[in-house]
Amino acid sequence: MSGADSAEPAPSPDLIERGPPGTRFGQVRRFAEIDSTNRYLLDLARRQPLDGVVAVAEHQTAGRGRLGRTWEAPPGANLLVSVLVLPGMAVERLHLCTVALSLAAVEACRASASLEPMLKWPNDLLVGERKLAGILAESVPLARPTGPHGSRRAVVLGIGLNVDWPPPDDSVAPAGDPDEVPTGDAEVVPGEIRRSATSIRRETGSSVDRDHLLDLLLVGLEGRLCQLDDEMGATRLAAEYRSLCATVGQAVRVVTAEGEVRGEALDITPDGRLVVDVGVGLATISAGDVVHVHGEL
Ligand code: BT5
Repeated sequence: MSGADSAEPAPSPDLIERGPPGTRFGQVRRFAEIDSTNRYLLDLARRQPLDGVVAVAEHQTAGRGRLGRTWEAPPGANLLVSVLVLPGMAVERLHLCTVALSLAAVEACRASASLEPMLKWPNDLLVGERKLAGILAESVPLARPTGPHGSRRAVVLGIGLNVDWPPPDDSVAPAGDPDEVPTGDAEVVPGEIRRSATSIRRETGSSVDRDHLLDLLLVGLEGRLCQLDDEMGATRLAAEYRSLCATVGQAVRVVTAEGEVRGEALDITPDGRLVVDVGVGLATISAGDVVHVHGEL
């Protein structure tokens, strides 16, 4: 979990609404266009760490993935949202916030589209091997411990959940130059996304209302974050994550800051870390990029 700096001035929301009743999400700040909802809330967290502010955008001009990667989505197609929370748990356990959002996102897809995504550790929702959503968790230290349980860091949890884009294969322009202007109604989708990504529309043949999806997501996330307040709840959360985690049981290659680990993914620890059997012992990994190898390591 990182927290990149930015000197950009804070843009003003186009609209501020109340979040779903009974949740901490009192303010949903809506933007027609912004560079990145994560970047916006990280800046807010440095100035004014308010638990439960939500930023949602129709379009991001510099949507962020992890490790400097980009998140793609054309205007008005997908759910692009971040929340600012002040969780009370120890810094080493902050990864559980990603677990909470992952589970809330799976449930929102189930309830809105009868879709059953699986989870790829640490931050993806998959349908089959295709990425339906990605989560980016970033955090900044707080000057003074604050929040109901004395948070030490403000956490920004962002998710890009593909609703309408990428479209079904039959409406995609033929392979070739990804920047090629399509003829007729065919949509241009970069080659990498065409191969590796999916959307609710692509999987189910129909769209869902993005505002309804957002409400479901926020209500679910509230419940999941509350679970993190006690030890038993957190343990149950990690167990649920494990049961939906497509990575467990697979041969994996994990690229971490310390190097590459290869082996069989055995388990998810109660604090959300990945346990890999590397042959000569077990490696417990907090952060990394996983490739499901499907065969020889
Ligand atoms: C992620 O990073 O999956 C985290 C994505 C988080 C995006 C949200 S949108 C709201 C909030 N504001 C932000 O600025 N970000 C968050 P990572 O695991 O690094 O995956 C990034 C990679 O996924 C890219 O390099 C592409 O290969 C691929 N990718 C990009 N856009 C995609 C999409 N729409 N669907 C599926 N894959 C995509």
